[in-house]
Amino acid sequence: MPAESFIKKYLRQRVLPTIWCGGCGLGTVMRVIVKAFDDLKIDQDKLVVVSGIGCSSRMVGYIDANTVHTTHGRALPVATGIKLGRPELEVVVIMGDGDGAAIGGNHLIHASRRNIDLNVFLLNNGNYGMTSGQVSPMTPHAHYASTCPFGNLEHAFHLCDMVKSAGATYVARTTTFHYMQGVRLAREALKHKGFAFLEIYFQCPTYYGRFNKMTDAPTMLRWFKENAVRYNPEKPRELKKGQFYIGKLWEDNTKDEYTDLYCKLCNRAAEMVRVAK
Ligand SMILES: Cc1ncc(C[n+]2csc(CCOP(=O)(O)OP(=O)(O)O)c2C)c(N)n1
Ligand code: SF4
Ligand SMILES: [Mg+2]
Repeated sequence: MPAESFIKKYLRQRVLPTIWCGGCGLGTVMRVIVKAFDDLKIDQDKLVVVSGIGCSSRMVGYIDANTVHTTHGRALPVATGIKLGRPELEVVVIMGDGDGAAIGGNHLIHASRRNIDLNVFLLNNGNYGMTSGQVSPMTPHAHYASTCPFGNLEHAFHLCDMVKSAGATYVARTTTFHYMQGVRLAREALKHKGFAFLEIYFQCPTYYGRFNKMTDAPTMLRWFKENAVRYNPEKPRELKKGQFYIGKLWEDNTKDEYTDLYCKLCNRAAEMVRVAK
């Protein structure tokens, strides 16, 4: 299908253009996600996309599927309820780094632990873009934000390591510079049965970039290109300061998925009630 048609198919044309700033990476991310939907021929009537609040989360307004724009940090509890009620649906969660790692951080840990079959795209711009560039748990140490003009004293989470240790069974990372890889990883995440987590670094030139001497999108994309290291589990490399791994970081197909366990439990309970009558 030519690019035009998959974009027309999966986006609500009537609400375009987006609210995003010129040079923002969210347009690229949205294209990655809908390209993966199209490659897998995902039926829009069986697709649910849930988000919290933020520039990233605004994406559910543009994707033409069953979409739920919840409150800040609460996409995962809503998505969990939808998946448990209608396990046959494809449930995708889009969240920002503030949404997923700060206010919604606890939900992220516990959804990972359950290994529920949700596909989480965590869009990481290293700050709170929507509310004008405050520090987030993903702002790197000593980098700048509107709320830390002297440099961030805290250290950022290693979010991929965190969800892996909490129990997620598919974990990957990419950036807006690595478009083709992003589509491949998004497809893998969507196909994975269990809690799939794809972190996508994207550029926010308006705030994070401006505070950190990278005022335009090409400079930020070059920064991703120069610091990304492709992960090869057979040859792990020592990372230098500022470098990060991209690619599939973890997959485990041996752990029971939560919705399956829940359905089996419901069937057992219904059978016990039937026998008791
Ligand atoms: C309960 C609650 N607290 C705070 C806010 C204000 N708020 C809206 S978006 C946002 C942060 C968004 O940051 P992030 O999730 O990283 O998304 P981005 O805009 O960077 O894509 C905050 C703090 C809110 N809407 N609701
Ligand atoms: S504030 Fe940043 S994340 Fe939000 S739309 Fe603008 S560039 Fe994108
Ligand atoms: Mg953010």
